[in-house]
Amino acid sequence: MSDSTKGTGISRRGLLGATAGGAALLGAGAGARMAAIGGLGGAAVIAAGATPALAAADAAVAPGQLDEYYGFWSSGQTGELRVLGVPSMRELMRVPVFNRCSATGWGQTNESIRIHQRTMSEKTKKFLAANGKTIHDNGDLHHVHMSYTEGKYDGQYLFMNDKANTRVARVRCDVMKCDAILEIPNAKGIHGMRPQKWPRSNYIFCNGEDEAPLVNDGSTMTDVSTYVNIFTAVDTEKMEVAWQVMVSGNLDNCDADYEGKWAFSTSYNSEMGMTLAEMTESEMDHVVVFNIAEIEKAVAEGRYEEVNGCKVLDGRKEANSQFTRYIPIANNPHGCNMAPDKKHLCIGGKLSPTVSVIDVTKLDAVFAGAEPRSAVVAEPELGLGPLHTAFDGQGNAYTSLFLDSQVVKWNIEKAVQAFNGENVDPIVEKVDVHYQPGHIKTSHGETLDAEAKWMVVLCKFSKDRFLNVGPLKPENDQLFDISGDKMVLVHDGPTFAEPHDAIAVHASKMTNIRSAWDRNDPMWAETRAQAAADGVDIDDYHAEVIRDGNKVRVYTSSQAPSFALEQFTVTEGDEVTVVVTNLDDIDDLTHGFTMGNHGVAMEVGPQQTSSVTFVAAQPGVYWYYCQWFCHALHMEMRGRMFVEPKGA
Ligand code: CUK
Ligand code: CUA
Ligand code: CA
Repeated sequence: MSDSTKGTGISRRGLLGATAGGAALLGAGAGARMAAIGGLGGAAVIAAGATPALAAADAAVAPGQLDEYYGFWSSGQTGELRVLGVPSMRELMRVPVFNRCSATGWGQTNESIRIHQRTMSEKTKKFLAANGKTIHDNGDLHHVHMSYTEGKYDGQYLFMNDKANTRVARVRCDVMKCDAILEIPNAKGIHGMRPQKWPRSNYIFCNGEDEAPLVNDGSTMTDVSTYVNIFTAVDTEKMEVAWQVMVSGNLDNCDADYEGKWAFSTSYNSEMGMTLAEMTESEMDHVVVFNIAEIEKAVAEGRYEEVNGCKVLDGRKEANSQFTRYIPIANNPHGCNMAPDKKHLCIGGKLSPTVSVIDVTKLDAVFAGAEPRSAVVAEPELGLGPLHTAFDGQGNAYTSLFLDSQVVKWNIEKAVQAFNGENVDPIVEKVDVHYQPGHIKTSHGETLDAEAKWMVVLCKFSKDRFLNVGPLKPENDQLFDISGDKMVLVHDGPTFAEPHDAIAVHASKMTNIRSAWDRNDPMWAETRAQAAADGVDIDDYHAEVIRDGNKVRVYTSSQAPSFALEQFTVTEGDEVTVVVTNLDDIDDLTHGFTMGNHGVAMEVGPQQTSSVTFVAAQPGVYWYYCQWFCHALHMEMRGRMFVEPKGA
């Protein structure tokens, strides 16, 4: 494309702009709106807006210097959690969650599989037992959020969703490992997901995006009148479903307030349409408001139906319950972001150029019978394709404009004044981003610690921003310094598919993080119990082989540069479980265990116990080795497994 622009004076970013399509978007009618969607990547039109002021040195973090913030990034269809340093944007770690990880063995080690099976639905467990299949090892991790105590990050847990397989997961902040994955029954396609913010994160709220029959067993298929969408509250301690609410329309993004009274979800398919044309047909969709106290009361009083082991309440419009209210919002809204002023909820218009601002202090009146739209106190027109909004704790909001490839900074109070007819312009500044931004996040912006410091813009397209790496391009996470009058672009950060969301947490909040495991960590409690039953002390130097029919349990400690056990013998067809305990407790001294030609590898961190089970199917000599570089004699850290032919 760059060739065709030579000498035309058309900017590179203009070619990707959808301004032409976007203009059509302002016109009424579903046809025009869909033309707008199709317009992405279309006509060559220069988007309006200032090129960002270029980098001050603010983001520079010198080699050897530490970042001020931990950035926790989702990874979309990659299924993992990523840890970046902010402001350097250096990738520090990848934490496998819904994905299978070759380096750490996640999804293969017994410890990770147990975590999964403990919390999956009975139905899935039965299905797996019947089919002998493994767990799903893909995920679509859109949103990551930290646990809150009184509206602020508390450094305990990170929660994340899997849209692909209707799951949520919890990651422990002390060791940065997943310790629970819950497959949510009844719902389909968990998308929006937020922890409760006040008084603490007792729940995570989870939106089921896809419509399906409530008992989805094949007894009804195409009859859409039997379809529902489900809003789920998950108990964050037990990682079990606390309750579920059936709603009218589907559910996209969600958030919670700062008083513990409400949760909110956007719906782009109030039409309950099954095709794009049907889903964009109405003039208005809605935001669902959930009344937590009313729902908890009904649950306590037993006013629910139990479906697949979950307490399900009916919050659909026709049920006229006190569980929900539906606030009409222009067709196909998307983002749902609660401002740290504790008052204003911002709903991204997506197909409408507006953000709808809901004053949550007016919701008691709405539940008492006031007109639902009476809670809308502002609706500034900001630009094309508003998706998500972030905050700086100083009364400003920042909204991503997907179609315009811009971020718009605007003042909430001025937007309210303009809505009341005053002659003020809420827009403070617009800045170009590269390109097509989804989520934008400010440091601590989703907490009562919100500050005007850093803003990350997660751009879906990088196009010509980096060296060409083939048809599949990285995305581009841009970092802005928002501490001054102007938003200043300080960094481009290419990322692999597809971070939807990110949060930045000041390093001082991460008080629990460890450098070595606690030997008594619950992660391997079951492995420890089995070792005790086998008479093996896994806390001391050990090399033991236990035979139990055709099951063989191999226990070895590891200390750089050797495994205590340098060879062992099994019989063809044996089910072999290898348990490795790393007795080194030196900072950064991780070992690994890879069994050659068996598709087996796992991480064994300082003081960690890891185990993996496989079948020794082929007679012969196999080398196992440590794949984590640990010592000058790391290559020599290996041993042999002899698989004797059956009946020999
Ligand atoms: S959604 Cu991805 S850009 Cu899944 Cu948070 Cu809006
Ligand atoms: Cu142990 Cu490499
Ligand atoms: Ca719609």
